[in-house]
Amino acid sequence: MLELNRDDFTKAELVKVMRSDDPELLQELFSTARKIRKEIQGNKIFAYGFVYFTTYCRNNCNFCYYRNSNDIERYRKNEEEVLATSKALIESGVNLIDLTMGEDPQYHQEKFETVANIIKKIKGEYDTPVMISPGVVSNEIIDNLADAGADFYALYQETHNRELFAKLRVGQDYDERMNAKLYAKEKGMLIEEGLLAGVGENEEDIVDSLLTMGEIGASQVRVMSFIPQEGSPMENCATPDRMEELKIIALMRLLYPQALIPASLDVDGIKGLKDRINAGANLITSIIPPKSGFMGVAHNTMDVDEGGRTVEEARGILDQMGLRIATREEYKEFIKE
Ligand code: SAM
Ligand code: MD0
Ligand code: SF4
Repeated sequence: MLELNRDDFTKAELVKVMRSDDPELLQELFSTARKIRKEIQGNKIFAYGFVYFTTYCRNNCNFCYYRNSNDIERYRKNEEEVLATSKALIESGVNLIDLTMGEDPQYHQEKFETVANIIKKIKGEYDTPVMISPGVVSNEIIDNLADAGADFYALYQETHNRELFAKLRVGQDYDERMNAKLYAKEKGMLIEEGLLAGVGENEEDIVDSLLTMGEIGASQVRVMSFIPQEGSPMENCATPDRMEELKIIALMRLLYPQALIPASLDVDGIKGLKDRINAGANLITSIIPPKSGFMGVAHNTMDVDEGGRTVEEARGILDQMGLRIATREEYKEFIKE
């Protein structure tokens, strides 16, 4: 059996874990990950509100429902609607608002002025941390978003294998995407890096991603299992076995004890929460108010209007696991450290 020594993992050991289906090893992996999370933050779990405010996008990522060529209904919410939904999420107990968008040409044209105003209001009036997930934007826009008070810049490479990247994010530049993230960090924002599981990667690719996440200094690191999207080129590709995602979550926890690691409700809805928390995740993302007209990404409507993706619902599940949702103040303390 493999010894899980979190201090000196070699690349070969990480690959072995990714390849293993030894139940004893996997049990040790998950229990070690939980132990580390407990050492760092006791029984607290963080929660993020998800506000996908424009689903227009100029890009054509092969895995994404919202890719430009997909003939779907789209929406662009105004400032008032975004603020009302953010307020409702904050009142329900989320610790941060994740303002997410497709690469909407209209916002690029107005240099993200509306987005900067929204950030200022959420920070100023609601006193709540903000993550911005705008895709690739210019350094000038990153400056404006940082000045407006955004705490986090989320931008997922999906893979750190350049050939695979080119197949997934068709027509996009690997370095441009990476550099935007590094620039945001230089400007004082925290950054989130992420990968997709089940898109043609092998175990070495995953380990390269895991190590790169540390090298670039990401404070939040994520993995999501690919969900096939109607009308997209990858519509008929299978969704991967969830054990891959769970192992990656656990390895991220072992490698980066302090990291924020999401259990995203976007992949399997609320029923997927427990396994991801048990794998070492310390944060619930993709909380969306019911009947607000806002969508998810990987599963755009799953559990949303039914009220499944709420703090209240998550609280019930955490309660049974001896865990609780952190307060906003506790979250602010955590990201200050
Ligand atoms: N448009 C911005 C961008 O691409 O960076 C921000 C939002 S984007 C919709 C957020 C992330 O959702 C993607 O980076 C990808 O990791 C994830 N995602 C998109 N489609 C997915 C799918 N079909 N299955 C799983 N995750 C997906
Ligand atoms: C999530 N649906 O957290 C969101 C989204 C973008 N920063 C995050 C992929 O799962
Ligand atoms: Fe656009 Fe983001 Fe979807 Fe790519 S992943 S098509 S950039 S919304």
